[in-house]
Amino acid sequence: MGENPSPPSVQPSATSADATSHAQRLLDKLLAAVDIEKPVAIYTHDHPDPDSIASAYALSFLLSHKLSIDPIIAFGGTIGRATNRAMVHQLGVRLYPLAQVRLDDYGTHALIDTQPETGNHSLPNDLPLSIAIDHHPMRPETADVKFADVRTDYGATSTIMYYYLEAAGIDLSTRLATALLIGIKSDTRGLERESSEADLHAYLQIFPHADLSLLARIENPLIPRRHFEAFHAALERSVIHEQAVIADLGDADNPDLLAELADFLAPLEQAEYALVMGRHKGRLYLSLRSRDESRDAGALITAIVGELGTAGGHGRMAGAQIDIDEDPAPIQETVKGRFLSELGLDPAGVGNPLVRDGDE
Ligand SMILES: [Mn+2]
Repeated sequence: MGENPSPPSVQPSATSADATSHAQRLLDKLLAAVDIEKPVAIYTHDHPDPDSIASAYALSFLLSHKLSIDPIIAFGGTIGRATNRAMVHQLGVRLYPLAQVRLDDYGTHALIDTQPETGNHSLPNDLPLSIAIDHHPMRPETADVKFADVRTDYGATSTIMYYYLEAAGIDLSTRLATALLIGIKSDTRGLERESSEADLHAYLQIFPHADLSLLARIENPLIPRRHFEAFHAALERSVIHEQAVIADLGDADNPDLLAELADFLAPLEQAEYALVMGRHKGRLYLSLRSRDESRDAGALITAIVGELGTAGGHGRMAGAQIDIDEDPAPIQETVKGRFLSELGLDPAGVGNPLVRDGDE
């Protein structure tokens, strides 16, 4: 990997023919990267989303079937979003909190839907990685992974995993099919955004194997009252600056709430951009949504966060995290000012409240 990573593709372009030949060519190398003499650990990114949960589950399924091993799946952070919790519980995916995993006990460490040193997982930087499979932009450190498969022209890592399962001749179980369908749907917003022909083809192949009533229960979970309370408070503090809306969740129960609020704000009529900030366990989290097709949300949030923290994302959705030791207010002001500047607005602008008083 040189100095110039390929630009993030707003419209992933992988075809199902590419996907099939990639998987057939790489399957044996992927399996060869596993040390079957020792336990195997698969890691999602922190606060795992449906794509990372589904693709970790798929990798575990693939390795169990082909190598007769029983990998564990571990995650950092929390599983906060109601639909993600429902996914784990309803599908019975066993996920271990990273803090409970003794890394030394494992001979194979596999990262999925993320890469080394992205800042969105909690593994030590010196952990020797055997496998990394991802669809986010390639990181230079990923070159050191024994088996790295990073393909940015796919809408979901779940899609990449589907083609490995197909190449391995494995029949999808109902649960795995349901998981993969949710993984692809959520990363591509129902195949409407950032999806390639390879994603669509995988989706159509998986669909007949999935349990649609189970899928509906996962996608429409019950929401705890405290989420509404947190949203209420954040909406009252939200401000519109021309084509952008900025919200502050304050201290969030879990970082996934930011993504949920950002999704909720994204369709706001006059705002092409929604930026949500919130704090959780000594970190400031950012979640960005964009309807501006001319600008990559991942690149935008990277420009905003700069040296302060780590950032990443796709064309229309992106996130970032910044460690904070003291008063977070100045950092939040800096982030807000940079965001407004990037949009060509006054960095010190005060904007207008999103929610007007009843007597206005
Ligand atoms: Mn993903």
